[in-house]
Order: sequence, then structure tokens, then C-alpha cells
Amino acid sequence: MFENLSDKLQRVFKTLRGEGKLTAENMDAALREIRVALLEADVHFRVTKQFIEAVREKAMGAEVLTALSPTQQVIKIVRDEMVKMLGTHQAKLRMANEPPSVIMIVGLQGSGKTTSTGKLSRYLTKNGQSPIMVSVDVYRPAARKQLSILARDLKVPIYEGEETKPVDLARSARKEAVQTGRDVLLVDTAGRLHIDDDLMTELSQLKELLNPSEILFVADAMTGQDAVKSADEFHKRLGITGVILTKMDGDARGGAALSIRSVTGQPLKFVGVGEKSDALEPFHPDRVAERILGMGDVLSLIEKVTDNIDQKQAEEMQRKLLDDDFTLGDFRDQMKQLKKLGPLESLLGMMPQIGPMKDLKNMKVDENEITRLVAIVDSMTPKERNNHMLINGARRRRIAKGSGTSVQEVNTLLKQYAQARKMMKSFSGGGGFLGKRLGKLKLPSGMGFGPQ
Ligand SMILES: Nc1nc2c(ncn2[C@@H]2O[C@H](COP(=O)(O)OP(=O)(O)O)[C@@H](O)[C@H]2O)c(=O)[nH]1
Ligand SMILES: [Mg+2]
Repeated sequence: MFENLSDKLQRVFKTLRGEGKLTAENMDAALREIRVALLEADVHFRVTKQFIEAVREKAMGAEVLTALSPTQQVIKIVRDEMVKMLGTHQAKLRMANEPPSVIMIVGLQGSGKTTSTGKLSRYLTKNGQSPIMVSVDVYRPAARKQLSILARDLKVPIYEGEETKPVDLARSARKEAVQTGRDVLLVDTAGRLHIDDDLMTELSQLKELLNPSEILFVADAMTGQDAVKSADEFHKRLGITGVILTKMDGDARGGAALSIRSVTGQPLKFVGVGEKSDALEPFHPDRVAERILGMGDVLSLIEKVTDNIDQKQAEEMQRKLLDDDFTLGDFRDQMKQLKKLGPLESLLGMMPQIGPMKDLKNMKVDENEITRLVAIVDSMTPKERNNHMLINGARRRRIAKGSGTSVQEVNTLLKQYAQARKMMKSFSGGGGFLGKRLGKLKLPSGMGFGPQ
């Protein structure tokens, strides 16, 4: 969803890089373009203004960091300011000292409250908590039914009493939570098409009764600055503690995500990225900023990879890389791991777009391709797998034959292997701005594939 903005900002940086030296003039031009890019991405005009001023001030007064080139410094300043704009660090859910903690889910109709309530119950359960849900949307029976169905699918308890008033339902639900030892009560509230006094009165009564540890405002990213405006209004009238921005999988321009924090002062805690119950992600300002700026969402990628890959194996792979004995056999094992990770394109989108990785974004990887690569490596002798230098012309022909592929394909694989080695080395070693950042991270395996 940040693609346009991302493309534009990267173009600005590229121009700057091309000019080598930073001057007041090219800095001005760059800032102007960044400003336009932000406004086009539907970032709130005031937020944009603050952002540009902050970057200008820092860039002009920047002490010289010898480790970075002038352009890299500007990129770093823009990155840091963007992280600040997005909220600095990931905002965790607050819990009450004494369970059950109550989380109220509020927002306008159709923004995704009920869906997000279900998603949150799944998220909490996965994190070792034991939520119970209740819908207090007494105006639309279908709305309560919707949550009941979600509860059944997710196997999360729900309170489904006969009370007719929201506060009565909420009170009973909390009693039920206490009696059944649940530690979080998720309250899905009714919405309206517009903010009105009745709704606010109702929500305030619920707030008073429940003393919630979180009031999460659910905003539809597709509505852009309207989402920001209603978040602000809800905050002024009710006091929200965080925002869930839904439908980030759509083609919204991202302005809401970039403005909500600065306008409301409340953090974006989660983003919804699909209709299914697992399509909820904690919001990480630093990762999103880096994704926008094209440094890739390396951390998300790493998380995704470690989620799916045996940690021990990953560490072993990293050791091998550092010791320079990452063999073709390891390469093959990584390919197999990659297949487990699911759609490669989505993974690739998270990767940095600089250095050796540039080609990766355009790479279409189909799973048959991986199967073929694995077959090629399988047709090698253990000796060849351990030392790719051995693989001369005759051996290439034999391997091609053995795997039912062509010499050309064997050559391509060897080239990919060489690129993977190089790429992973640049990850784990030094290598510029990104390399330095990554140097500190423990990088698991699973990234070992090269462009085609
Ligand atoms: N694509 C997408 N659709 C979503 C997301 N969250 C909610 N929806 C859809 O938005 C519509 C309204 O959601 P619902 O939870 O009923 O909204 P509520 O009226 O605020 O309770 C439903 O069709 C949901 O499937 C999301 O993150 N991505
Ligand atoms: Mg609903």
C-alpha cells in the first residue's frame, strides 16, 4: 500500500546519490519532492509540514557521521523522522493489573470492528492469553450473530446473554469472564455511519462501567484522512488508547497510517491486512518506515522465516555462512525451506531493494522452479555439493542428464548459488548502511536464493 510513496522517495534518494555532494540547492529540491510525495500519499498536510521541517533542520545541522555518505545521512534522517511520525516503537496492548482486562473495540459502522475483535481474540490466544468476547451491538442482531460465528470458528468463548441494553450485556459478560477465569474481555461495540451523541453516550457509559485498559479505535484505511478525522473525534470525546487500521491490504495510499499518530497522539497498534482471522499484524513503526524507504522489511521477513524454520537449523546455517562453508547442499535445503514459507512474492516484497537484492523484486519464483533446482543439486555427488569448484563442463552435463534438466539450467543454478553466497555474506558482514544495521542482527537462513 505504500508502493507509490516508496517509489517516489526512492527516486528522490537516487537523484541525491547521483549528485554526490549535498548542497543547499539539491537538499531543497529533495525536500520539495518528499513533500509532494507525502501529500500525494494522502498524509495530513500538517503532519507533512512538520515532517519536512524536522528533516530540514536535522539535515542542515547534522554532525558529520563519517560512517555514512551525505546522502545516506539524509536517508537516515528521513528514516528516523518517519519512525517518529509513526510512533517510535511498537505499542503493546495494555493489560489491567487484575484480570480480566477489558478491551473495548469502537469505531464507525463497517470499519471492521467485529472482524478485528475476532482477530484479536485469536492473537491473544496465540500469545498465551484466554480471552472471552461479547458483542454489545444490540441494534443489529446480525452483528451479534457475526461475532458468534467467529467465536465458534476460532473456538474462543463468547458471552451470549439475553440482555437488551449494552451496559447490561457488558456487565454480565464481565461476570462470566471472572467466573470462568478468562483474563481478557473483548467488547465489540455498535457503530454508526457518523459520529453522533447517542453513540458517544453509550460508549461513555460502557467505559465508565468497564474501566477498560484499552479502547481501540478501528479505522478503515481506505477512507484515508476521514479515518484520521474520526479517530481524532473519538479521541476527543471518548479517549481512545490506540488504533487498529483495517483494510491495509487494499489500495489505500497509506496516508492514514502515516498521520494517525501525529494527529491523535495515540499509537497505531495493529493493522488488518485481510478478511481472515489471521490477517492482523502488530504495527512496527521502524519496519514500516524502512519498508517505505526501501530498506526492506527485513525484520518482518526474519520473523516470518524464523516462524517457519527450525531455529537450530537456521543458526547452523548462519555459522556456516560466517565460516564460509555454505555448500550447494545447504543451498538446496534453503530452497526447500523457502517452499514452506508460502507465496514468495510476498516475502520478496519485504526485502531490501538495494545492492545485490535489486533483482529479486522482479523475480517470479514458481514452486516448480524450486523443485527443479532441488533435483539438480540432488543429482550431484556429495563431493560436488561440498565443493562447487569441482563442477566442470563434463560434470555439468552429467548433472543435467541426471536431473532431467539442461546444462543451461545447471549453470543458472550455480550462478544463483554464487549470488546467494555473496548476498548472505553481505548481510552477515559489513557492507554499507544496511549491512551495518544487519550486522547486528542474527540473520537466519532461508534467504539464500538468487535472481534468475
Ligand atoms: N480486506 C479487508 N477487509 C476487512 C478487513 N477488516 C474487515 N474487513 C471487511 O470489512 C467489512 C466490515 O467488517 P465488520 O467487522 O463487519 O465491520 P464493523 O461494522 O465495524 O463491525 C467486512 O466485509 C470485513 O470482511 C481487513 O483488514 N481487510
Ligand atoms: Mg460489527
